[in-house]
Amino acid sequence: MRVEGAQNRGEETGLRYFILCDDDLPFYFVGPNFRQEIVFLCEDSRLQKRLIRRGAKCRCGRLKGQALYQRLKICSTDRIGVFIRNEKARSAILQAIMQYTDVFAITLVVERITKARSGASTHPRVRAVSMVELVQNGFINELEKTVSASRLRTLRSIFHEQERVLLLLQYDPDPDGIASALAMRTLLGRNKLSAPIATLGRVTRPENLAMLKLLEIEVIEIGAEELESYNRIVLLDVHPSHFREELPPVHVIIDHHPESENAVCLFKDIRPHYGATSTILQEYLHAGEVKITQKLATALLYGIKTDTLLLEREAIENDLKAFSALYPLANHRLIRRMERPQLPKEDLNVLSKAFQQPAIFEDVICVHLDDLTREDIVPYIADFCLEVEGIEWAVVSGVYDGKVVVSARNYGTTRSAGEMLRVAFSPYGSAGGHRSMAKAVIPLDALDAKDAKDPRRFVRTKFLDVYQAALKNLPPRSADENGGKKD
Ligand SMILES: [Mn+2]
Repeated sequence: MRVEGAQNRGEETGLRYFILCDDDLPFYFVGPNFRQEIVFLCEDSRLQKRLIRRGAKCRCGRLKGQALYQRLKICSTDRIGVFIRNEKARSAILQAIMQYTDVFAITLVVERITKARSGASTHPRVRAVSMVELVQNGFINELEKTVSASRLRTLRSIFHEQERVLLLLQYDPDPDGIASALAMRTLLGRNKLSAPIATLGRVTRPENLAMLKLLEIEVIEIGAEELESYNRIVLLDVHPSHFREELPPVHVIIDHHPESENAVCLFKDIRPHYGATSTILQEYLHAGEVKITQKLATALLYGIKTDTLLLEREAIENDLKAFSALYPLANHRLIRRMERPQLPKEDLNVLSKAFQQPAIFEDVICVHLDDLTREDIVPYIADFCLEVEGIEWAVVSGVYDGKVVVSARNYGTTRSAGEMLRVAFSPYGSAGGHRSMAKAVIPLDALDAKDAKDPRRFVRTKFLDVYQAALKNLPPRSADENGGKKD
C-alpha cells in the first residue's frame, strides 16, 4: 500500500471534508476559516436550508443508503466526520459508510470517550473523538488526526516481525534528519539496537555533533554493502536520489524535499510544503498519542528550528503547530548550547579567505571557497552572506572531495532558488531545492578543463546568466519594493 503525503487545506490540495450531521452544532465547531472547505451531509431538508442560509455547503440524502455516497463519488482520500447524536442511527450510518465507501479515515464524534473509544477503535478505519476534544482542537484538526492515525497504523504494520530496521539519513546528517529518526524509532517502539540511526557519510557540522553529544544520540557510520543485512530500510529527510551508491530497495520514505524522481517503496510520505521532516513525525506521534520525552521533544524542536530558521523560512502552519506543541516539553538550556557550537580554529582561515574576493552584482553576492575539508562550510557561509546589506541572493560555492558544491539562499521574494540552480547546473550535476534555499553538486570531472581549473568563475557565470535571464522576465520593481525587503 502506498500512502501519499497528508495535506491540510482542501482548497490547495483537492482533499474533501464531509461532516454527517443531524443538527447544526458541528457548523459551529468548524470555525469560520474552514467552513467553505466542508460539505455537510444531512437527512433533513429543513436542516439543510438552515445550514445553507448560514453560508455552509450542504447536501441532503439518506445517510444509511448508498446513493448519496455514490453521487458524491466519496473516495479513499476523503475525510469524513460523523456527528450524529442518536446512537442507534450513528452506528447504522457508520456501517453504511464502511460498506459503501473505501474511506480510510472516519472520525466519529461521541459525547464523551468511555467505551466508545475502544469500541470504535476496533475498526481500523474509525477513530472516536469527544465533544470536548472537538471544541479544544477544532473539527478539521481532528479529521486530520484521524488520517495520521490511520497512516501510522499502516506504517507500523510494515515493521511487524521485522528484526533489523535501519533508519538511514543523508551523508552529513542534520538536526531535522536526526530528530526524525529518533521520533521514528519511538513510533516503532524500538531502541538503538533494533533500529539504529545510520549514515553512509559522517556527521561533521559542529552544532550537529553538539546535538548528538548533548542528547546522547548515536549515529553509526556504515558502508553501502551493509544495507543488505537489514530487513527494513527507512529514509528520513532524504530521497534515494540523494545517494551516490546504488541502494537496495528502501521500504519507507518520509521527507519534505520535493521528489525529483518517483521512488517506489511500501510507504511514502512526502510533503514538500512542510518546513521540516520533524513536523511530519511530530504529527504521527500526536496522532498515535505517543508520549514524547524531553530528549525527543528537544531534538524535534531543534530540528524544526534549524530547518526553518526559527520558523522564518519555508515554515507553514503545521510547523508552527508542531513547534508550539513541542516547546513546553523541550530542554531550552540544551538547545542554547547546541546553537552556539565551537567552530574549529582551522575554519577561520576558510572564512577569512571567503571574503577577500566576494563578487557583488546588484543584489547578488557570489563567494567561492577553495579546497574545503568540510562540505557544510558552504551552506554555513551562504546563510551568513544573506545578511550582507542590500543582498537578496547569496550564492556560495566550494570545492570538496573532487566536487563543486553550490549553496544558494534568497529571501524568497523573487525567483525560486531551487529552480534557478536547476536551470544553471543540472546539465553538469545534481541541483535543486526549495524556494529560498537550494544546492547543487557538480563533479569536477563533469566540467571541461577550463571550468574545472576555475570553478569560481564557472559558478558565477552560470548563475548570473540564469539570474539575468530571469530578471528580464520579471516586471520592473517599484521604488518602495526595493526598500525594506528583508523585514
Ligand atoms: Mn529537513
